[in-house]
Amino acid sequence: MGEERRLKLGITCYPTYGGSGVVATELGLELAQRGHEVHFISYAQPIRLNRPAPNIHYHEVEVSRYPLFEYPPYDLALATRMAEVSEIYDLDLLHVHYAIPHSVSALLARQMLAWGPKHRRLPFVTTLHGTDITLVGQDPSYLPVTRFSIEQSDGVTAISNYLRERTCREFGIANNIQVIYNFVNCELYCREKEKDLTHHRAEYAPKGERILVHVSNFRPVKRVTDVIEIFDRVRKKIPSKLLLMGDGPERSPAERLAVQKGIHHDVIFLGKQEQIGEKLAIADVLLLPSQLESFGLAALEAMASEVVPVATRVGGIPEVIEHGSTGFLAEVGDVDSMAKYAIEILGDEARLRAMGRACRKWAADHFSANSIIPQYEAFYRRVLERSS
Ligand code: GMT
Repeated sequence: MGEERRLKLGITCYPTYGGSGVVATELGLELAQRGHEVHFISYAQPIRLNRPAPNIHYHEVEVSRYPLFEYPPYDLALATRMAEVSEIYDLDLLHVHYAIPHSVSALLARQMLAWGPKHRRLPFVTTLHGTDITLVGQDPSYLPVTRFSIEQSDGVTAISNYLRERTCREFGIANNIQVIYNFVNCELYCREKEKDLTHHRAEYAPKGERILVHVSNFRPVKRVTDVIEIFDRVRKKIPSKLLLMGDGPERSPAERLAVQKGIHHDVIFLGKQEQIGEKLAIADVLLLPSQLESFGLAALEAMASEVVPVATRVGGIPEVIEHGSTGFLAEVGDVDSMAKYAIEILGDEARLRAMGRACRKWAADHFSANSIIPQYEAFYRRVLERSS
């Protein structure tokens, strides 16, 4: 870490299956590996906080239940724990992922500490991820408080230019927003070594079929039934299997559609997976037909693994995938075009492998942890300098 002082950072995120929690956890792990002290503060241990790591601490937020509370106030319990942990461990800064309600809790924690006996200043950084702005944040019952907590943040980052522009436009934000893209650890996400590849692929594709994958939290925005529609068209032309990782409300409609089409033997629902990288390592194509995606972390992790993404031309996806050279893009709901692209690339082994390698190079050149994490470190230092 050179001459720079080691930072003590608090990170709050949703600990469940979802991109913002994944980014926050991977960020914490990367920062800890670089020597910083990282304290996760949340109601449960984040799912990817599963590899042993020095410099990592986890503080659970207990939410007391009381018969009067129809809705136990998690945001208040979180604010209290944030202030407490920051004081005990002398944190330099809090970094919250997903504005609602984390940013509001951080704002309260900052005020509590400033008012306390030490009049301590605790800056906080908010990272906007997607539906906190594009969906949930638009709800009139959340919009004013979300806007307020973004404006009050000591630093704000967004994960794509698309999200930054949309936040400024729709929330009328005056606070400067810096774009820091999602990142991938290219050592963890890579294609399986040739000697093990055939053997591992045979577990899902025993007759040498092609392997398509989908990774998401199966929310309506992911359009999982489009994944089935696309696969149905591909399978008619090319022997293939579909692996779906994740779970959520759209899983059963997708399962029913696969049965209705009579393709369920080739559609494998793996549920929530801890080791997504292992499955991406043996796949050929990723299907991401989302209604909206501020970045598309799943596409990036696939690209690092030499898996070609076929996705929708929405939100921040065009900042991640270059149509025709590092994947394919089509309009939302255009399952025919997405199937056509998948068939085209899966039918040409040499082109598939060449595009897979181009995807990995693109991911490594633009979005590797080694280039993005220093951007966060520099951002924290600027915020600290401004707040001192
Ligand atoms: O859906 C969300 O907005 C929440 C978030 C999540 O926790 O799943 O996903 C978003 O954050 C990811 C990580 O920054 C992005 O890669 C996803 O594109 C983004 N999802 C959407 O915009 C739908």
